Amino acid sequence: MSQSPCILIGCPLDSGKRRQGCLMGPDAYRTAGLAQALRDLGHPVEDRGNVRPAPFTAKDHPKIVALEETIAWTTALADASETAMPDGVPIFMGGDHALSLGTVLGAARHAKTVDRPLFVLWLDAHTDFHTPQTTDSGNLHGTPLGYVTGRDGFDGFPIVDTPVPQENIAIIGLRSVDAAERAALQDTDVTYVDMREIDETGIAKPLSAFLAKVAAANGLLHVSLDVDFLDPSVAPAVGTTVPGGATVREGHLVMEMLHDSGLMTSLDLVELNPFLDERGRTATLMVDLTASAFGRRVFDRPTRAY
Ligand code: 6HN
Ligand code: MN
Ligand code: MN
Ligand code: MN
Repeated sequence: MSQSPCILIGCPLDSGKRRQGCLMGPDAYRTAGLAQALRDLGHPVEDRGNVRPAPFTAKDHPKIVALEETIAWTTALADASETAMPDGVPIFMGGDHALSLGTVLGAARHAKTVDRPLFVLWLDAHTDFHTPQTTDSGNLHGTPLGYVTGRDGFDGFPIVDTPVPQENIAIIGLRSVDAAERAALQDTDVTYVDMREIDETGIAKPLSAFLAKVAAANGLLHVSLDVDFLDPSVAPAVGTTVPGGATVREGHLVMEMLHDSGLMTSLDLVELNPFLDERGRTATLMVDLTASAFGRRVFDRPTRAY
């Protein structure tokens, strides 16, 4: 069986929060051997280099960090995402999570073109469901799910003509949710799975249920993997560490199940801050997780009668 082409797209966006360093992410993924890992699995790989933001003029805002820059990135990344999707599975090498304002918008535009519904799997300690009005931190990396679901308050951003329906979104890995996000989210049809639920039921159950929904609707599936989904003891290179996260095996299981489902049509790798890494271990883990999502496995699954 021929393997789907992987399109690597560097997104050195660092404007979604104050702490700098995510701009080095794309080169860390390249250095950690992402392209070769995917080629070893039989996938054709094309590295399209790095996206640049559209031209912008920065202004000072009392609350929001780097608003104009993030709008400029959203414009450029939505175009890059929409353009890449017909050619293969784009892998957006971040960059902080504000890049998903653009990549999901582009995926939604592409989904509309091919007349299929878009689903989004958000693997994150956080819900990222704020709007520029509700955020306390002023950091726009906490807003992409608010934006793509069509919440109000994103003045100046590209219009979201086809918002992602709430029932098409699952957030898995939660353990740090702001009060305003919790209040807003509880009124929605978004599926949210916190770490307690993962502890009690295992991560496979809610994921299988979500993937079954995507398959039944013949949907496209955008996956957004935030480094802080993982426990900081195994993935320290992120500015927003929260203890009690997913284990290495939970991460791989999610990615292996995504591969087996054959459903994933685009992937964000976000929030890697190489400045905070320890001898490249977080970048390497993210590359290994991506490899699992594209077919790496120890053995084919044996059929066993226990
Ligand atoms: N991320 N809810 C916090 C805020 O500042 O709005 C944290 C956001 C984290 C963002 O996970 O990409
Ligand atoms: Mn995030
Ligand atoms: Mn996060
Ligand atoms: Mn494959």
